[in-house]
Amino acid sequence: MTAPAKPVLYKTDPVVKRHAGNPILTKEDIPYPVETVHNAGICRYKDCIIMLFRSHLRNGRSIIGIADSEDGFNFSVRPEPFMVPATQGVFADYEAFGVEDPRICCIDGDYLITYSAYSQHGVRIALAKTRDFESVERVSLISQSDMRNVVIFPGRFNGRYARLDRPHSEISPWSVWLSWSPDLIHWGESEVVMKPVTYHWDESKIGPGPTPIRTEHGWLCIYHGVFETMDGAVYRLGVALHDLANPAKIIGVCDEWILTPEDPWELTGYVHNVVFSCGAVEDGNGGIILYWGGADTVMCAGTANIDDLVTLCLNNKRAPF
Ligand code: BMA
Repeated sequence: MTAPAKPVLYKTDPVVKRHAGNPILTKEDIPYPVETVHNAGICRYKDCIIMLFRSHLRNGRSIIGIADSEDGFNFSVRPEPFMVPATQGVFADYEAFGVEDPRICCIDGDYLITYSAYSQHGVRIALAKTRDFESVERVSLISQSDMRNVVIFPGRFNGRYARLDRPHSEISPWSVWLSWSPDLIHWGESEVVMKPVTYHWDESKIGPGPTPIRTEHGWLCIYHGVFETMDGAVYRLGVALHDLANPAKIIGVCDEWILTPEDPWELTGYVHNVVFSCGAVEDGNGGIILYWGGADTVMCAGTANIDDLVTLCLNNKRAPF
């Protein structure tokens, strides 16, 4: 009788390589009083990399600061926050409890910023835009309560815009959806594209992370997945590949996480055991610089090869549902 074949498990290098200088930004770097620096939206702007980072004030509510970098790892923080809760108009009613977790998407020279607006009416998504990162214009509230983690694709699909949504819902539950829009304001024709998987590292919740990155094989979408333990939730990062022409179609979701809390500032902080990403940029050399908040307290960075991420989605898949 022949023995059943054993699965072969290869030990591989981590796909995301942490920057040796982590954490790259902490509250000590901020010239105004804040308790945290985390969950930053990132983009290239002219010759710089811009970071819009979230900070908790000492009243527990969040604002968004801004920092600039030439190399993507060393950032200088500007003296004033970039966005604080609006005090006038319709936005004042819906962001009084704070502005959180911005994502930046550049389309035709407009830098579109989607952020979570918290108020007594729940959490919903607001859209702001800038062309120069000096001033910012609030455009519209683009979801009802309860919605978080909205990222817009940097392109059009037959003239329409597309975004990934994450309704705050136990019913679906906590899944990634995709919606379409003719004008960035009105969104609809929503469909669920990916769900948490039972007894898997992302079984409790999943949510979109950075603005999708276009590759020749599809849109790379890094997402967060949550697993509940006896010691609370663990937030990790995973990766999925969406079809270039129709991003509602998923080509592959990597079965394994690509980043898990390991460094001391990811294991302990404002919320322990969290890596949470709202931003990544291409490095121009076949790689990305990925940014994540560690324990909702500090900003960290790492690098990954785009082909490695694509290969993981294609060759090591789990079902999207
Ligand atoms: C989510 C959001 C994120 C945060 C994460 C971990 O629900 O609030 O902003 O990073 O929890 O606390």
